[in-house]
Amino acid sequence: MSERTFIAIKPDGVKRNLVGRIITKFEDKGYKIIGLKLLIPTMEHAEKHYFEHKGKPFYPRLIKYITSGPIVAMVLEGDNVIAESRRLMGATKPEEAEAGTIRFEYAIAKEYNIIHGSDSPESAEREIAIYFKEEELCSDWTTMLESIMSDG
Ligand code: IDP
Ligand code: MG
Repeated sequence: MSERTFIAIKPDGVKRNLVGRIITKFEDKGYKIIGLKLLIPTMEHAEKHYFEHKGKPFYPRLIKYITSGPIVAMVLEGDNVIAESRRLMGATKPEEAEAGTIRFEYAIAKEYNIIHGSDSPESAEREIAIYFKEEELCSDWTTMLESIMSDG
């Protein structure tokens, strides 16, 4: 079933010039990009985004980290994109991430793990609304993969 998810390349990913390489992985897999922008998250973005972690010991550092520079915010659309993009990202702790995943390849610590992806349809909807207005999303186009699939 086609779903939408919110992905963000975090400030460490942007500062390490990994934007192109990370976006390529999602494009190669065939997901459709329907929202894309660079922004420095405000405190309001950060607190809304990570409200579930409020009160945890790492929360203040997490807020400082996510507001420390630009992120690349993206909305992707595709079948099972929520779970599959989490798989492509790899586990939160880079040492537990499977070989070939984004976090295995690039992340060095669980605090600075390069990328965020929604973990459920509910969080996807909530997170997309934090960073994008509906009119900023552009899903009215056809990817090559979609045209190939509709041929058969
Ligand atoms: P996720 O990003 O894989 O969904 P979450 O558990 O939702 O992982 O944590 C959100 C973010 O908070 C992580 O990506 C990481 O940046 C940070 N974080 C999570 N656990 C820890 C921790 O134990 N210490 C420091 N930072 C953490
Ligand atoms: Mg999470």
